[in-house]
Amino acid sequence: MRIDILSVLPELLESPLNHSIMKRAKDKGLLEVHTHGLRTWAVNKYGQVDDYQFGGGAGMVMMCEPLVNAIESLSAGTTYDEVIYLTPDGERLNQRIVNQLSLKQNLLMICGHYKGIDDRVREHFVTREISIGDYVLSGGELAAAVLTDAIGRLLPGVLNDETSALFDSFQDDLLAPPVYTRPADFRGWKVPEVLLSGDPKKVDEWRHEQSLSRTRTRRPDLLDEDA
Ligand code: 6GU
Repeated sequence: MRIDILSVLPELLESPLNHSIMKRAKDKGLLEVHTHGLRTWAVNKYGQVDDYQFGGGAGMVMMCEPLVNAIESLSAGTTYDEVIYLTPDGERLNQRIVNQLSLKQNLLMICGHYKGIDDRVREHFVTREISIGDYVLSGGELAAAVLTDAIGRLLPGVLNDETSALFDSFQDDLLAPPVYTRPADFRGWKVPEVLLSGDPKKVDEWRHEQSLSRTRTRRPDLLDEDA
């Protein structure tokens, strides 16, 4: 998969996408992430990419011209399956959307800043708008990093044990069960007996019950709606 990310602050994307599992995905050639500084397409030599909003009011708006030139120039080399605008008023991200996007070949992500981008870009170029939750970040970069990480780890071959993503919280609309490692007794706090039983069927049953009860108490909303 190839992901292009358009941003006024591409530096913000460096660290989160270059360690651990994302690094492994790139090293294995399973994921290519290209970040692009929007000022490359600035309207003047001062690097301008934003301007005051029509109608008045505080806050700048990202201009059409740099964004459209960037999108068109990147689209000349790559056919994007989706042009995603990261924005707090987008569709709220969940595992179902991540799964869907992980099946695509090429994604372009646009990170907003200030008051957001000129709405004409959304109307004419953006195919999908995504928010990572009901709170406001100072820009779309961290959201793009979150989305890229969530997608990247699902690509076949990225995780060591390929089945492990299947048991993530949310993959079946249930939270993950508790996990333990050695020692079996730490300060008298004991690991549940069943996990030491060596009976895989009992272990599976116990994990499923734990998943259900955790979901019921922590996230009952997951059980009664198809979010
Ligand atoms: Cl995608 N962008 C910004 N700026 N804030 C957010 C967000 C995105 N998702 C949640 N909050």
